[in-house]
Amino acid sequence: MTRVFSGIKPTGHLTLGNYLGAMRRWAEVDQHRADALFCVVDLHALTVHHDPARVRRLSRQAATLLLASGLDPERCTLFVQSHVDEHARLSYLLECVATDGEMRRMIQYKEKAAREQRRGGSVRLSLLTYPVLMAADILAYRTDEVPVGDDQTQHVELARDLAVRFNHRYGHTFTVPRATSPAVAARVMNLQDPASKMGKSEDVGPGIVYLLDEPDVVRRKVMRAVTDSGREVVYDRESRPGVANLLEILAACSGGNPEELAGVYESYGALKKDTAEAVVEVLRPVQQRHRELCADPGYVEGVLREGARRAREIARPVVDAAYRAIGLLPAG
Ligand code: AQP
Repeated sequence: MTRVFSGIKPTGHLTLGNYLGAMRRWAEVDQHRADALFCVVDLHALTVHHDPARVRRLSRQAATLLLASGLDPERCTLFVQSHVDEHARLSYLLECVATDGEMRRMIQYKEKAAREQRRGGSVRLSLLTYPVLMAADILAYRTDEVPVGDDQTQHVELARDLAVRFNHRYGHTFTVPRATSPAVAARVMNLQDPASKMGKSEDVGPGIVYLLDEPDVVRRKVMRAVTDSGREVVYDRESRPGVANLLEILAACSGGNPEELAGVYESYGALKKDTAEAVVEVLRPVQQRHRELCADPGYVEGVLREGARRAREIARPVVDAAYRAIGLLPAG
C-alpha cells in the first residue's frame, strides 16, 4: 500500500493556504487511499524565534484543527513530531549525508533568514538544517508520497536526493519519496500582497484568512483583497495576480476551474462577494467540529498518544537499519 506522510508547523494560526494546499486533500483523499501519517512538526517551530507557551498552544490547536478538517484516527495516524525520537535520531545521520551548499541553496532558508534578520533576531543554525529534519520526517516512514503545497516541493526534492545518496553509499535503506501538489490552490497568495504566499507566520495579517476567523472577518478580508486597476475579470497569474488568486480560491472552494470562472464574472466586486461566501461555507463545518473537539481535550490527547505509538512502531526499525548501514555499532 502506498505510504503517505505530511506535516504542519505550529508557527502560527493555520490559514486557508494550509487548508486548500494541504489539509483538505489529506482528509478527503489521502487518508482513504493510502497508509497515511500526518504530523504536527513542532521541532520545526523552534527554528525561528518562538515563545514556548505559544508553540505548545499552537501544537494542540493544529492537531485539533487537523481532526476538525476531517482526519479520522481510524483511517490515518496523527501525531506530534517531538513524541517520536526517531525524527531527531535520523536527522543527525542525514546531516552527515547532506552538504552545506545544498542547505544554503534552499529558497525558504534564504527568505526566512532574511525575515529573522529584518525582525532584529539572529538566524538559528536549525533554520539552515531544517530541510534535513524534514527529510528525516519523510524517510523514517519509507514514505512514497508527500502531499504538500508548492512552497515545500524543493524540500521534498532534497529528501529524494538524500535518500538516493544514502542508499547508494550505504545500501538500500530508504524509499525515494515524491511530492504531490493539488491541481488548484497549490500556492494561495496573501490577499494584501499577491506576490507573497499566504503564510501563517507572515506579518500582513489582513491579507491572511485564518481557519478560525469568524465569517464576518473572512468577508471583510476577502472584500478588501488587493486586485488591480483593470475592470475585466481575467485569469492571468502574471499580470493580474490578485484576481488570479481570488479565482483560484473560489475554484478550490466551489470545485470549479479558475479560467472558466473568470468568464462568469463581470466585476471584481461580484467575484469577491462569491469568493468570500465560498470560503465561509468551506470553513463552517471545520469551525463547528473544532468547537466540539475543544470541549473534549482528552480525546485529542488520546489520539496523539496512540498516533505516536503507531508512528514509533514504523519508524524505529527503519532508523535502526540506517544506524547499522552507516557504520554505527549496535547497542547490543
Ligand atoms: N499559501 C499556501 N498555499 C498552499 N499551500 C500552503 N501551505 C502552506 N502555505 C500554503 C502548505 O501547508 C502545509 C503545511 O505548511 P507548513 O506548516 O509546513 O508551513 P509552510 O509551508 O512553511 O507554510 P506557512 O503556513 O507559511 O508557515 P510559515 O509561515 O511558518 O512558514 C505544507 O504542505 C505547505 O506546502
